Amino acid sequence: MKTLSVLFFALLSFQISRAQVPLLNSYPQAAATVFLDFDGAYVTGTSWNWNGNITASPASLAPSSIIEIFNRVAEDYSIFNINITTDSIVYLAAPTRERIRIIITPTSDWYGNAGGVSFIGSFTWGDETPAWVFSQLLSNNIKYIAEACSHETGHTLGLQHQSTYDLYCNKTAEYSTGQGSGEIAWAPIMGVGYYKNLTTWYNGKSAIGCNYYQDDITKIVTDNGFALRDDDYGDVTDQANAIPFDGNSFKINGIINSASDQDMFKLVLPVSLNLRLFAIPQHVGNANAGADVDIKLTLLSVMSDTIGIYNPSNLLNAGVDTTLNAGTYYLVCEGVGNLNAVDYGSVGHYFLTGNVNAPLPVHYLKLKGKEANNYHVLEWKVQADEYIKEFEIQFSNDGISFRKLFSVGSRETSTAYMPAGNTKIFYRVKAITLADEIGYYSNVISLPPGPKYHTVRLLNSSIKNIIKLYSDADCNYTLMIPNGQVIGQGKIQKGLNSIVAPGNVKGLLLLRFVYANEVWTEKIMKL
Ligand SMILES: [Ca+2]
Ligand SMILES: [Ca+2]
Ligand SMILES: [Ca+2]
Ligand SMILES: [Zn+2]
Repeated sequence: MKTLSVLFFALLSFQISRAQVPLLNSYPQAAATVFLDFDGAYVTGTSWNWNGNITASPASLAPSSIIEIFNRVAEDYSIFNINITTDSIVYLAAPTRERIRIIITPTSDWYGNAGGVSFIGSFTWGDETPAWVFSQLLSNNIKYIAEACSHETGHTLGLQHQSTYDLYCNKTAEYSTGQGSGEIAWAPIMGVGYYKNLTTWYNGKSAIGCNYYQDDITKIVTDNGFALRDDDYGDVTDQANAIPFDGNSFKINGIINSASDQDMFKLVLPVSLNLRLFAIPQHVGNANAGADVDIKLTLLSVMSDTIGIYNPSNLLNAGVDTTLNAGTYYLVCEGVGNLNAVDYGSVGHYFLTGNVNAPLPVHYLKLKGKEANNYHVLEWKVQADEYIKEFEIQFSNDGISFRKLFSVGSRETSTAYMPAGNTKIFYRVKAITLADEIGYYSNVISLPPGPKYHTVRLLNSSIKNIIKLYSDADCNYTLMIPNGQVIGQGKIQKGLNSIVAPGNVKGLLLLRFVYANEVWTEKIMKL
């Protein structure tokens, strides 16, 4: 009877508000089902009802928030043969011992102060016992709610917390906090995932004890009667899938199914071509927010020799930009660990997009720079198939908008510039080919501000009559009052100098120096 009343209300609530919740399914072919229930629920006759029936209010989240929460949770469960759904009809059609309802609700006063709560192993109980995520106690934060949904679902699938212990087996944290910052910051889903981007399954010391390791993925599968999804692409060159080109570009969706999974692709180039390829993990926002897999790409020759490994250390995505001769190549996509995370849980969806194009006439233009004798010395290396007309040296103060500084001839591979100003300067070199006058840019470098403040050194910044200074070089000076009116000018020489200020002015004075193409100003207080 009690189970029936839950079913009745679920159907009733479908009529009231099901239409307001986006109906989403991550893997509809799976029988096992996790229902993220956002539109409120009436719970009776379950192990939660020690104080009577519970009327849980709807989460009142925007559809876009619900979609993001769903996508985050779906990605955490992407390797399992399980469907994450927001659709009550799909949940009610699932086998009763292979389903769980996660109620996302602001109604928490019946329980107390927790982000969520669940019974361990309740996924298979078959008695409609739900689990809870308390959205208001999580400040209605989308990331927090999603992490709590994955975490509470993990409990219902039999998982304990991932905990940390010291050398003497004293528990130092019930909820492992993980480590790191930025895109690759990591924490276990069964620890506390709120503050780290990369939250994954883990094989670590559980809350039960220092010597009790919990292999999250294996335990989920063995406790609940559903399996891992099948691998989508072969692991070895014999099983490689040909990259499916549409014109000169391609798009591939895949999944890294396990720590040992390698998805192998075959690339056949009829002529020499430039390959540009991006491998991006499934994510929900900037900086790969919500991703679960750190991707490494490896390019192999037809003989399986490694040509290149692409795995930026502080990013989850990876990219290739290289020119290859005609021939057959293999591309391996896999999940890896990083500074913060181990390989174990680096699994999930990825997208490979790329294209092949005729190689650029300029295929290498690398700029280096250094400071020497008050100059910025710039040196570059170039490889080009076409004749280069000239190099244009460009500078920028912000590293974004560049302007021409000067041009040098096509045979030059270095130049020098005496910098002015007191901020660092960004440089790049533009190679202009004779044939098509198209510009190709080097990398951007930055060098520190010019050494001008060392050229003239004031020995006293507050004076009665005489300004004393030391100069590295002969230069011109102008003495002014703050409105720009000139009250003295002349030359100073290399070495120690004295400048006499007019006796009738007092207060702030400006002393401007001109040396070569530099102008700078010092402030002096005349007492
Ligand atoms: Ca995650
Ligand atoms: Ca795979
Ligand atoms: Ca594979
Ligand atoms: Zn927990």
